[in-house]
Amino acid sequence: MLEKIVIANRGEIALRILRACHELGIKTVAVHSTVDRDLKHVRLADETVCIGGPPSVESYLNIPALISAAEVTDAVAIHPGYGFLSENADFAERVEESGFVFIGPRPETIRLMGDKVSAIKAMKAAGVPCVPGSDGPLTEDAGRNLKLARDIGYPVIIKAAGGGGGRGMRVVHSEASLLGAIALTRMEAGAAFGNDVVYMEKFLDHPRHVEFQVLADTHGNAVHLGERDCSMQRRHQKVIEEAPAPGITADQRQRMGAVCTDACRNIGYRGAGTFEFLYQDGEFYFIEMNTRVQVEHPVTEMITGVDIVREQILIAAGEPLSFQQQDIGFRGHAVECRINAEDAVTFMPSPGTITQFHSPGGPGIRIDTHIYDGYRVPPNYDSMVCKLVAHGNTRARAFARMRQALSEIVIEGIKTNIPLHLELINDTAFQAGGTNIHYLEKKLGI
Ligand code: MV4
Repeated sequence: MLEKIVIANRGEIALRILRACHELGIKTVAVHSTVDRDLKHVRLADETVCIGGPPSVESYLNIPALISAAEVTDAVAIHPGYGFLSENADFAERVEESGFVFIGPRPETIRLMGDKVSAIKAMKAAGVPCVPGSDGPLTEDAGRNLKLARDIGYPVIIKAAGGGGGRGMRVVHSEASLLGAIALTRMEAGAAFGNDVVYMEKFLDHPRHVEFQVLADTHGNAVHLGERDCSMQRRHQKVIEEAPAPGITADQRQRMGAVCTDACRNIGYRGAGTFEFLYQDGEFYFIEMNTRVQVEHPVTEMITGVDIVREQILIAAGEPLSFQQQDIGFRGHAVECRINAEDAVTFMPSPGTITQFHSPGGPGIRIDTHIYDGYRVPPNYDSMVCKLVAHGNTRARAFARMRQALSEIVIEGIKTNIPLHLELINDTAFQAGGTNIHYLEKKLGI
């Protein structure tokens, strides 16, 4: 087993990783910036290393400092969590070249999925259904691009191969604006990602965001843990996620889950991963693959009983998965509210000291958070302070438990988006299930 792991992250996910390590009897090294000395996981870690100043580039994105931290503590592996360096192929490569285990996919896989054109190409070849589109990069041939868009049918969307997560895309509604939109997206992509490759897809105008969780070991075994619906979002920031996705049948789950696990075996995937689909009018269309543990992984854990972070560690240690697909069951429904330190109306970040924190509880409630009374939320990082998760035998019961938990939780001293969550959990269209990716922004009047 891996004896000591460096947790190359902060906040709730660092604490989540620490708990999984200690449960497995693995020692932990917490690395932190100068403003993060008081993080809960730093207090609980076996060893700590200050890796740099408050800006992420000086600390959590500082590759030499992270490698040094692993070296001086005699650690054997590095868990990147989510965000920061978690999907940086160069980091994964440097970790492995330095003789440490990277807890995640092989660097080549991260690179393959980081380029959306190569990701789609690999997935299409592996039998995953994709959005009708250019099947590769757009060329400079105007006539060819016009014909392509006409064949696909307007509206189309131009996306940057180096983008993803909502960065570097432009919708085109008619032929008159196509060539200008391609040129502009290409230019912006070159400046933003250092890669001006762009591609074209049919634009789906009312999709839901449905993603499948997979686990694949280094012995050729792959299982799926079902899907999550992450459609409740604003400006590409997920606000509420749930599992399973409303209206997806056991049959669809089995079929799409098998598509994903077949693809994992086909490309030699390793670790935890997520296949992102747009789901519209009963059809799934692959758009991207995430090669990290995701923020919303707890809803999947709640309905399957599988500890995804533990499995990531065991896979990295070279263990074969201890269960097969037929051992995975789906029980009830889970919903997660991302609680952010921000104004509930303006969405402006609201860092500061938490003067009082009271945790909700009761059956089916899980709270993943690093905050405590007196904790100061620094202004330098993501504003998420807490993930509140509710499980129940039915979706309605999970919602009822979430409603109660949201009314019990107390976070004083900073502003939070708890009022928004209360409004959403009481929203009749959301309660009915199946609202699409535009629902929240429309409701908020954006
Ligand atoms: C799309 C799309 C509609 N049609 N692709 C945005 C994030 C990136 N992961 C892909 N995105 C989209 N791609 C086609 N062909 C709409 C979006 C999209 C979106 C997707 C998932 C979750 C939220 C979203 C919000 C706006 C647009």
